[in-house]
Amino acid sequence: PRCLSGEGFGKPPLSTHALLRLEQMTQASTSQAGIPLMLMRGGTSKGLFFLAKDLPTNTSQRDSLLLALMGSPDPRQIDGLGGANPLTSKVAIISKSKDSDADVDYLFLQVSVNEALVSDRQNCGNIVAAVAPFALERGLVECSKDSDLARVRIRLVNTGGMATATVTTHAGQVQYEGSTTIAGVPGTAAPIDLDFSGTMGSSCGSLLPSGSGLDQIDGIDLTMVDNGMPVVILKASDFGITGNESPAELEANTTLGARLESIRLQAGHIMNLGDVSTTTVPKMTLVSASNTGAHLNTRTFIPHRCHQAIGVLGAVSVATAVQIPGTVAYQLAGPADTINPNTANPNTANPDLIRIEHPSGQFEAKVRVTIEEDAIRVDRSGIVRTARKLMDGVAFPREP
Ligand code: NQM
Repeated sequence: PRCLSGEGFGKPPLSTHALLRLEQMTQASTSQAGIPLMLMRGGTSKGLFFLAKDLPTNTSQRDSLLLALMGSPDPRQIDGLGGANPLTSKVAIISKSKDSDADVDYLFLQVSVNEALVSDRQNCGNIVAAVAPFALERGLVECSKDSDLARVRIRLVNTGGMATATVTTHAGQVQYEGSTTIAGVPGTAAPIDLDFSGTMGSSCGSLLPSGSGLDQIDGIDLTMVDNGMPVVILKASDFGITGNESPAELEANTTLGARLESIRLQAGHIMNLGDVSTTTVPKMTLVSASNTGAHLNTRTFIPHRCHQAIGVLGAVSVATAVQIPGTVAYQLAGPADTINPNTANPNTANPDLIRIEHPSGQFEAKVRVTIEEDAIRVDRSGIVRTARKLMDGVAFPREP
């Protein structure tokens, strides 16, 4: 792909026809030779992991190839590797970082299931859980034989910000087995600690992009927040639902879907995201009182399908709002150190711990917010996930 323009090779630029032919040849050869990749579970998501050098540098060629590899657009993704759900139609592209404060660069791409769309407009805090294991497996970061922990500093290319991952290793190999459970994934696996920094306002420019913790759109109270993921938080009760409905029930509620989409499109402009009609952000999180001793119960549209759990950075953003007086999340949950006095909290030993209930269990985020006279600062955003290598090999995209 680097020679497509013919520049730098002392040759005249190629004609459009020649360019097209060359593109077709490149695609034909990739479908015959195959593309090296790893299929990995990161948290409650699953995706294809590539070394950047194994993909075309030209964005439209890269995206065509990823659509072909996933089998999109097709509701079943039957001719590709995608799992017919946004949570299993994800891509991570990893390279050694040129920044001295990072080990690797991680570009996340959401491949649409039903449309020929590939979006780089969001992060994915689930897929990021598998980035450090992948980097260690591929030798981008040395896996020392002398330590049972490896620390990998990951630059979040999509939005800026960093994630520092701590991974269990043994004898110079990543250890995937362990005793940590996360809601939404059967069984146990080794924990991967992730600490985010620089995620506050990373997509919207500020933590509360409207300048307030509480706004109204279409007559509904809501909070717009971004601590790594742009999220609109709304009360389920304002839509005549309990917030305990299953994702399938909520997806079937077309009136709810239309009301949320109207709000989302307006919120996009207020959140400095512009026209969000074809983007996957902001996410829409409906909140209600927890049934299981968590701070809040959630149902999250991402943005049109309803999540079976909750996205990681989405949950971190909601947990951040729980800590900010006046937000819809705070109103429902109360201050983190005094709420639910008879259940899981107050947690004076760990006041940063915020528990978010979702359709398949609870998500724990450790978020510390400092509120000063005229500024709000996020001092900590930490989570624990697990990840697993599922397959390492070569994939064959369908012919263009
Ligand atoms: O919020 C789903 C997921 C995600 C994204 C989504 C994510 C995050 O569960 O950081 O993890 O919200 O699209 O993987």
